[in-house]
Amino acid sequence: MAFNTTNPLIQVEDDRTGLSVETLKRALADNLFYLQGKFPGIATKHDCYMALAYTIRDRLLQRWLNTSQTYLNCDNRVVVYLSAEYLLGPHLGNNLINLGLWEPVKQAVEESGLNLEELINIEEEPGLGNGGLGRLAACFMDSLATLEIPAIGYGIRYEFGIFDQEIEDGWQVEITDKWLQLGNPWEIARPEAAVLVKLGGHTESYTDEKGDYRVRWIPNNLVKGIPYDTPILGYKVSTANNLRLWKSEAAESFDFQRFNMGDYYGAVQNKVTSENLTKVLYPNDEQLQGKELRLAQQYFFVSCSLQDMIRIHLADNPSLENFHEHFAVQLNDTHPSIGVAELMRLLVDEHHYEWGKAWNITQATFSFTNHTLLPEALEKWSLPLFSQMLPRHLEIIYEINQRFLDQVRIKYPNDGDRLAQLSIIDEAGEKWVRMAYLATVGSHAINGVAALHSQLIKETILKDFYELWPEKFSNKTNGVTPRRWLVLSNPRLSNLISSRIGEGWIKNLDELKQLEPFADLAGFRQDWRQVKREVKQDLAHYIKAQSDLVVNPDSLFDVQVKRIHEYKRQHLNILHVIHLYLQIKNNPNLEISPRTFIYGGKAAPGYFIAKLIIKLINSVAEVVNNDPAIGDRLKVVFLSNYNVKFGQKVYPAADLSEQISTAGKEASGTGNMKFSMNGALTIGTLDGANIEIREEVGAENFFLFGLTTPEVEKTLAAGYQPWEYYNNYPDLKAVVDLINSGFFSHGDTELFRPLMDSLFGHDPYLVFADFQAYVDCQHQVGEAYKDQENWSRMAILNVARMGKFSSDRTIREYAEDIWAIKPVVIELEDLCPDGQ
Ligand code: F58
Repeated sequence: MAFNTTNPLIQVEDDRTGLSVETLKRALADNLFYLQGKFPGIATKHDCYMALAYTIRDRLLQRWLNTSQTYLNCDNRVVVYLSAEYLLGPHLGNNLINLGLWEPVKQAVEESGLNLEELINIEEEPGLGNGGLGRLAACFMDSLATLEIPAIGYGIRYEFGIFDQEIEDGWQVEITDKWLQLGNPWEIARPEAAVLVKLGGHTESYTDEKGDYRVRWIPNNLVKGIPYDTPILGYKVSTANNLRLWKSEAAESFDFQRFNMGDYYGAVQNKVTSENLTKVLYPNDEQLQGKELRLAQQYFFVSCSLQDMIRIHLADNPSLENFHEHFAVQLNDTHPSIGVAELMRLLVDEHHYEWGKAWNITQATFSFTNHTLLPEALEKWSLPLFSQMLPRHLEIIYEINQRFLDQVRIKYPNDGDRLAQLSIIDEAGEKWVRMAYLATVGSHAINGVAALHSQLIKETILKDFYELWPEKFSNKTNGVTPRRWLVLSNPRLSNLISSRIGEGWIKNLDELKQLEPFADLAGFRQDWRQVKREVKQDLAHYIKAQSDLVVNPDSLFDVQVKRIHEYKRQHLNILHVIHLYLQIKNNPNLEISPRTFIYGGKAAPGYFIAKLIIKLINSVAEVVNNDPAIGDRLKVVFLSNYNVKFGQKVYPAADLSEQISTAGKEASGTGNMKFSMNGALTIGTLDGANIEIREEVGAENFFLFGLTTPEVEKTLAAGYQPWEYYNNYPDLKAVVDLINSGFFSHGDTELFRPLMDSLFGHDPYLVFADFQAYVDCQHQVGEAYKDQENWSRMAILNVARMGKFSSDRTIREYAEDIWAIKPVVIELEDLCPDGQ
């Protein structure tokens, strides 16, 4: 790629906000020279990307500064989203869309001899999250800004985000993610706003000058939190909210203290420990209980954030009495729930509020979202670990618990069991702090993320709390941002839609409804298929480049992309592939809709069975793809390193979306929405948001199969017998026998034994129980695909009925029901003319 400047003289760009193509070109050249220190001739593509990113950053700075200035100057309520994860995806393309600058920038880039798509592709994505939960936080930040709601996102600036996945010999290999290696043009460090966080040590009581009893915390370590700010733009509005991520550093003064006492190694050790705090994101699904560093990470970012909020609040308010009127803090799962105890500590110990008053402020401030019912994912910390790291917080939690249980005792006298069930401290055996309980007691609102999930919360994990406070519980079905997941990732489809119904849908997704009548127009369906064909062709090129496999864009693209987990049942999917393979082998002339099975997803590094599922998929792929008897009819591909960037390529190209979790296990799912929004049809169980998607698109436009949640519970309670299914369903038996024979493992009959043992021995996810229903339903899918006219009709109706699943709708519901917050319009012109 050459940089096309005929005039090598670099001109001074004094207007860094200009939007004309000429100005943009000049800015690009200037940034390349002044910021990257390169001439066009020696610049790498990455240099050009950086120059472009800075050019765009310059053009959003005014929005960013004006937004924070406006929030400071008027007394609006501000939403604070506390999340240990933000899976943002690359910024450049998204910022161009939201600024409405795609076209002029594309032209400027091209006239400079560069290619915009190529530059956008170079960006390393900030993988600061594991999956759905982190991505939801990113969609919410987009919607908050688009809806012009004052908001701050607080989180952790992990130096190493989610690992990169490579596939070697069919197995997953983890590679360290080094997203910061070449610099991050989107963040600005604010060392002047650093805060100190205490860790460890002990507490002491004392009497203050007024004679009041007080507690002070004497830590044995002090860590400095440095904020790094990233602007989050709204779509075609002037709002740019702030995402503030904390990086840990050693607090120098503390080192010196030790150093002066002669404990040089102790001081260095402290420095290492402090800097390690924000080094790495923990991959999910691991046993996190014992991970001391993870608790330290959680406390660190929460304490930094609350201290920051208090500083912001006190800049304009005489006291913290109205703190909760200023900030509505949403806890994204239990990871930040130590915030309840921390805010109490700050109010009681540091700002000397009386307990009752502090508690009212705390409860009015926090609200809590639960994202899982899986028992292994419910956070709890062992008491010894907790008291060692956060001795004062444990005392505070004891006090919160005691006062809470006193209330319970009054309401339910003589009900010891209930007290034990509700206690924040689990004392049944080894003692634990139950973080979901702390979050529930400390919040005024608790929600699940889809209707079924919110209902199950009330019936299971928080049942006793629901009986106490039914009014605190509600549902907020998840959503996804149509800006990233349709406009940016699928410009062809977006343009087709806009050509018929205008662009209003981008901000008001309900307007997609206007597409419904077009489903009956043959010409539109034709255009629709044309778009899909082109997008599938793009993905086919990508597959060829990544895995050297040629796939047919006219085949049915059957896609499952998500974290690999037994409850998500990627193994059920591959069993179906083997079934189809056997069908063709047994009947070589079988006419089926040709299919390309596409998989993507990471397994937690310590999750052996999940890794074995990846190996099985790749092993099946190797056999099926190379069997001449199969030809073009089946192809199987596992694409490595599934992330936001890859998601943007794959959702638009899918014909069929696999949402096949065991009913009751997937809290909501959000990939299901992204697929459907891009015109894929869903094959799915009655789980999470699938249920609501089906309700919206119509049962006739959705492929439903499988046990329902009550049936799952019944089957398990009755003592599930996988062998019975194996013996009674010949298709299942044939598939399982083929795996066990070593057919996919070069004769090795042991390789997949652990997976088979778990399916036969202990499988709470009921794979065999749902197998036949799944295969039958897949047969219907294959038949339906043969009628392309009707398939397009169903696909169009899916898209037309996706309005509900915009994260704008979700955020509006949070804003009205939980946060009581109103939008604030940001003016671009008349801000701070005198530099105030
Ligand atoms: C996901 N949770 C749910 N957790 O599984 C999914 O159904 C839902 O749509 C999504 O949240 C958004 O509500 C999830 O992604 C994690 O990744 C945790 C990260 C920290 C460790 C434990 C898992």
